[in-house]
Amino acid sequence: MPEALVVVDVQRDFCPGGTLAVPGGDAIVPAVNRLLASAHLAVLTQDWHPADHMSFHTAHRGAVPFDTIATDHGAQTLWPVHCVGGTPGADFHPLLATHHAALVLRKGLRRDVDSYSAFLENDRATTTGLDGYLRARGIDAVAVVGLALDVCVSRTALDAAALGYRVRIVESACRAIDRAGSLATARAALAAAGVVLEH
Ligand code: VGL
Ligand code: ZN
Repeated sequence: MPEALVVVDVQRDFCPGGTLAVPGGDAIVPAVNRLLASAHLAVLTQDWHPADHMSFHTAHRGAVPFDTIATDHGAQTLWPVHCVGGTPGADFHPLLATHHAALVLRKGLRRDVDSYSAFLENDRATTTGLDGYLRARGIDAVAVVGLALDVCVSRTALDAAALGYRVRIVESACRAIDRAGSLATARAALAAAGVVLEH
């Protein structure tokens, strides 16, 4: 039964005014804080990239944001420069109640691989260690919230389900980027994986 709360990427760059702003991204902070205050165990993730990260359009000559490129581990969307480790854009939203969290997990540090999921990098082979941490803490269920619902939140929830956790997403504590139908695609994949979508 013990459930962990995984709060994904509630950072300045994903909020209005940031470089990869998710519409309404800052509006989830009160709901996320309520969940944090009552969580059995809370983990915060932080997207945390080097300045020359391969997911940035600026790392590819002639590319523009939201282009897709092929890599040796599959297709990769190119994003505006965001969440460069150690810069203000990578900071948590200033009102996020970070003091409730036992663990802050940074992801996306390796230049040549992106990491949407809090569990597995986008090469689908490199673990972040979160599964081991949660198992060692006796966790068998996770609630996932944060930004963005159609990218890092959904990828984290899908990996958690594949790893055998019972998984729910609290949608009122999420917002999506939703480009080119990405939210509908994510919802279908989540439903197929047995992830519960709650309001
Ligand atoms: C995310 C795009 C690039 C996210 C992170 O947190 O959803 N999206 N990096
Ligand atoms: Zn990123």
